[in-house]
Amino acid sequence: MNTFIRRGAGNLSAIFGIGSALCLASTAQAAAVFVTGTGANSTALQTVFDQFATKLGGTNNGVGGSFPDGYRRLNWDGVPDNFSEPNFMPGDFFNVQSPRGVVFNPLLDDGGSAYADFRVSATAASGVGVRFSDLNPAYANQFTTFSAQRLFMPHAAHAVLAKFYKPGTTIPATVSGFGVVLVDVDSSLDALRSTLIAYGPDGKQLVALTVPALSSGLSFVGITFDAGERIDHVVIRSGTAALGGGVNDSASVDVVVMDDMIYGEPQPVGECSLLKDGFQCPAP
Ligand SMILES: [Ca+2]
Ligand SMILES: [Ca+2]
Repeated sequence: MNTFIRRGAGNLSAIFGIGSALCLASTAQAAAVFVTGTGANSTALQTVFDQFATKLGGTNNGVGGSFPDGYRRLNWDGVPDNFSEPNFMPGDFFNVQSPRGVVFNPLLDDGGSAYADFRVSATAASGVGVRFSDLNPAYANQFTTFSAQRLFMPHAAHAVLAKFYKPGTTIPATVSGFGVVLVDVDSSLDALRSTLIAYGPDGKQLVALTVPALSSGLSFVGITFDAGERIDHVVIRSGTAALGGGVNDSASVDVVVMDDMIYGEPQPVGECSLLKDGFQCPAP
């Protein structure tokens, strides 16, 4: 396993190497802390994932409610069969059916249909192919899991925008950090690379982080900050193509899927927040 934690500071606008990863940072207030790593399996990646969880506050707040600190986690494994392959999951599943304060929209639509829903892979018990092998038999061997058995990907797209809300409401919220596990990242170079980009409440990009590659393995990228910056939404670019029957890794294509996501407790923007240091209300 490779694990890196690095602080970015100042007005960065440069590409700099971090081990096997390349990080592109451009921000006016970047006091970003990056946590990245790779592992051949879930055991090998667990340490880096846990390091990031600790930075977010160390407590999983589960489903519903609102809390002054801690984090939320998605592993997709509890999504029921009627929202999993061959069915689709709505983008607001984790703010309506299982309220954890995040709503997804697909980006980088590959089919021109602009679907607004998502794929969650099937379990073995369902009789549908596991790890998206119902879409392409090669995927069963290509993809592994961080948390068995389900994986995540947009429908007919290869990037996703995640926007935060006070869990179970439509009140916009921000988070202190966001991390995601990606599966079978083959390249961290140039146009093939996968990325995690965080945006602030003013809509400006805070920082962008390239996902380290490990073919057939697991990669983790996490972004948080050491000076109180807040993330309004993130964009995850997972590979270069949507899943499909004829879509396979090649010199010009990297098929990547996602597993666990973890993010700081969403704190509402338009009302007083339950931040751990006390109530924080918006300026009048
Ligand atoms: Ca999972
Ligand atoms: Ca791949």
